[in-house]
Amino acid sequence: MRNKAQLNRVLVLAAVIFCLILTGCSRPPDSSRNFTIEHEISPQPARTGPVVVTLRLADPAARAITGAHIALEADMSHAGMAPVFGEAKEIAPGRYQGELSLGMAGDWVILLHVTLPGGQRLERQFPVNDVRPI
Ligand SMILES: [Cu+2]
Repeated sequence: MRNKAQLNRVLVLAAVIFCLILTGCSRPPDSSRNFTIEHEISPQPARTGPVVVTLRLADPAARAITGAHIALEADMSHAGMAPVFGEAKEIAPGRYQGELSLGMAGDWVILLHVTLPGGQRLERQFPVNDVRPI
């Protein structure tokens, strides 16, 4: 089981590197990199069941971005498991919060699908490793 998870991780990494090589030369300058999205997960360490994702969204001048739409998606690193979806609502200017229900212990990746008020889209992801069983 452990070996299979490691193999999966290596395969994912290889795929990511391959994509970077493919797109590295042709990608136009990406202004979306200048937007910052800070993330926080609670509880800490994360456990199976509902987790709260809190995000802080800022523009290149570090001003809070209000009125964005943020869809949440969580995937496990192994194959054959359906993703989990949620939505982060704005709870204060530039601060967004939503819930995801992580149904299995192990390593997860949380994807953020962000649509800015002007329609521009940002995609970010971050790992949430070693989610503990309840
Ligand atoms: Cu799983």
